[in-house]
Amino acid sequence: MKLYDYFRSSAAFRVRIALNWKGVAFEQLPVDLPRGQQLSAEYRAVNPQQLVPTLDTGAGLLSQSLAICEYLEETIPQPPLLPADPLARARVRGLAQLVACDIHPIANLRVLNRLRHDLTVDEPRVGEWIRHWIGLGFEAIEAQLDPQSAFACGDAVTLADVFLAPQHFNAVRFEAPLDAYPKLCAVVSRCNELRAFADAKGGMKVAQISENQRN
Ligand SMILES: N[C@@H](CCC(=O)N[C@@H](CS)C(=O)NCC(=O)O)C(=O)O
Repeated sequence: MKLYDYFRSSAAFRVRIALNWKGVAFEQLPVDLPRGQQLSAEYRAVNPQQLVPTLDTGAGLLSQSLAICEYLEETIPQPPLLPADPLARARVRGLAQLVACDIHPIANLRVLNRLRHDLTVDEPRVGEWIRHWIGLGFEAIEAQLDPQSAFACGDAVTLADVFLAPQHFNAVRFEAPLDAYPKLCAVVSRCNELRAFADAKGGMKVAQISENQRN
């Protein structure tokens, strides 16, 4: 498989974790977001939304990280990323969607650039915007985590963790305060000890991130 990817994209990071978890070898095709490569006609033909990730499965192109992860789960069921019980599955999806639908999109590059360039919001207030929405989402996640569980939904890794760890990475990148979310941080540090998560980070160095924080 081939993944249209950007190393600092948290949506692509989710898919890299899921591919690693399922043991799928994949080739990374970098799309340079800060340079606007996602806006090229060439990439629009791949992904009409002009966002990463896109997964080229060999049988067809897939966009949207949650749909891609669910596709991987359906085609490669082992090791699982969804529990068997329908109630637990819905809870996992609920947490994944909380990240994917309600936290991440509001601080996406194109949203931030609209704030910066079209609405002339200054950089400190852009930072405040990002941290506000991360805080609101993390508060809701923290309230749903069971301190007795190793991971976000029980003692096995699920899609909830696959979505949470990259969002936590973003929170660190944007210097969001995390002290109020001890359960969330404990879950993410357990995830980060796992090979599938650590390898998916793919050379994202904290120093590099704060240097390029505005991208
Ligand atoms: N809902 C999409 C979000 C994809 C997305 O927003 N990707 C970001 C990177 S994390 C992107 O490509 N941004 C480019 C831009 O904003 O121009 C998914 O989950 O795949």
